Amino acid sequence: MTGRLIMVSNRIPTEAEPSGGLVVALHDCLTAQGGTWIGSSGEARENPRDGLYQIASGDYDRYAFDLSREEFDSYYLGYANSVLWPLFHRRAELMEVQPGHAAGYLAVNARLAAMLKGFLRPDDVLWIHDYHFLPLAACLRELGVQNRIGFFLHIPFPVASDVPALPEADALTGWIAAHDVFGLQTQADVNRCVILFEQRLGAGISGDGTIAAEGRRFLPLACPIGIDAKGFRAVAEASQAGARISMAPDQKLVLGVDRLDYSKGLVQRFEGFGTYVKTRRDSDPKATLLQIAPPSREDVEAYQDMREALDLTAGNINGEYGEIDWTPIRYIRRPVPRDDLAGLYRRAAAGLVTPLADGMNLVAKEYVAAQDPDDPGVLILSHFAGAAEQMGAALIINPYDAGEMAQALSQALTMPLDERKARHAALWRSVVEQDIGWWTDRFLNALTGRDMAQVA
Ligand code: GDG
Repeated sequence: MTGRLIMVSNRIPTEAEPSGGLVVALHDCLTAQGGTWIGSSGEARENPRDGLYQIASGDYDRYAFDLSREEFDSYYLGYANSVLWPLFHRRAELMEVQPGHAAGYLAVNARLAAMLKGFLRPDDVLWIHDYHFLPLAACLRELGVQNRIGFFLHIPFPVASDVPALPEADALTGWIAAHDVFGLQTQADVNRCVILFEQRLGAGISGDGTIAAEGRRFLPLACPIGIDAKGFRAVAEASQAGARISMAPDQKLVLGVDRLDYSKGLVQRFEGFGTYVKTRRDSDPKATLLQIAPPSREDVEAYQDMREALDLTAGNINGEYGEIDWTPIRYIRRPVPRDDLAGLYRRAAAGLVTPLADGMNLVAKEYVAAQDPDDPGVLILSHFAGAAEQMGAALIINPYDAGEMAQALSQALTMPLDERKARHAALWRSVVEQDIGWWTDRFLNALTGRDMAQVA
């Protein structure tokens, strides 16, 4: 790659050594090859500064831009998180379409495009992340920018029949086709993208995997994101957190870890676990579900509603089945430090990952990486997590079926050691081979290694 790599994501990390899956991945990628990271300063500012400003530099440069209160409300809380997020997670009924929010979203993207145009050199390569910036490339093309532009969608691609619920549905194909590479988590996402172009524009996929549409040609690419598997395994081995859990020796720990989000299927998970507790046979061990769920997006109404539903469900199950020396569900609604989390994963006999829709789900991969290969726990994984495409050796379940979840818990908690080891070995292979370095290489090779920007 001759030019600079310019990364754009919603929020720019301000720490010298940021933590958290994706942020670490992008940090490592930029540290290795240099470049620039651009993102918003995160919160609404009373006196937003004009333009991009440099916030730190080391192995690579970081530039931030501020959002006004109105921009934060319309672009971030409004359109991105109350329209695109629910729609793309197949929850159109949770959309809040409000006047001015789409315009605010488009205006932030247009403003960022104008700032980037002044910043870009002709051979720079731009890599844009996620649903906050779907129209950014189209705005840049309108300004005459011809650089190579890639995009990675971290969340699921919507089902074509849901797309008309988006008031801006007619613009979506133009936003997507403005990129050279449009990265998606799974082959199923790519298939949904292809169907959208076929249905709306009659545009088919060519032999080389590209789609010609809207006067351009772009590559929809399945590029499943991974984790730093070896690094996470080492953190889990060193963590003391598992030893801090007090439980009777004959009881098993089941772990859930999720941002508090309606897409993660937490109410259904509690109900499935409740069914296990209720229908457990004598041969099934007694178990406790430890659910860690740090709050997110608390300003959005749908999140407040699901938090209440979850409190109610956990309270009901604990009240109904709890005993004086045993609580079925332990629920921590605060973030837990990352090395503690790794130790808890390792201590848990089963990892319960049951989203109703999820782009990938890194928790599934972290759970596998954290296990002791000589005595591993069992991953129970929703069919609707993108991770299920690579992780078929997990117990794959339907998260809407509490009986099936209870059955999988019984199978996991009584599984013979040989079967646990065989399943874990297969899962570990996929997690360590398709790790975070593999992901960045795969995406950047596609973006820089092919000549696809020519007009169709
Ligand atoms: C989006 C997509 C896609 C959670 N609680 C704590 C904590 N976490 C960490 C986990 C994991 C991360 O947060 C969550 O990652 P996920 O992938 O599960 O989910 P999203 O946040 O929804 O991410 C998703 C991802 O982007 C990447 O492309 O996989 O589908 O929705 O790393 O460990 N970390 C700490 N304390 C907690 O309490 N330290």
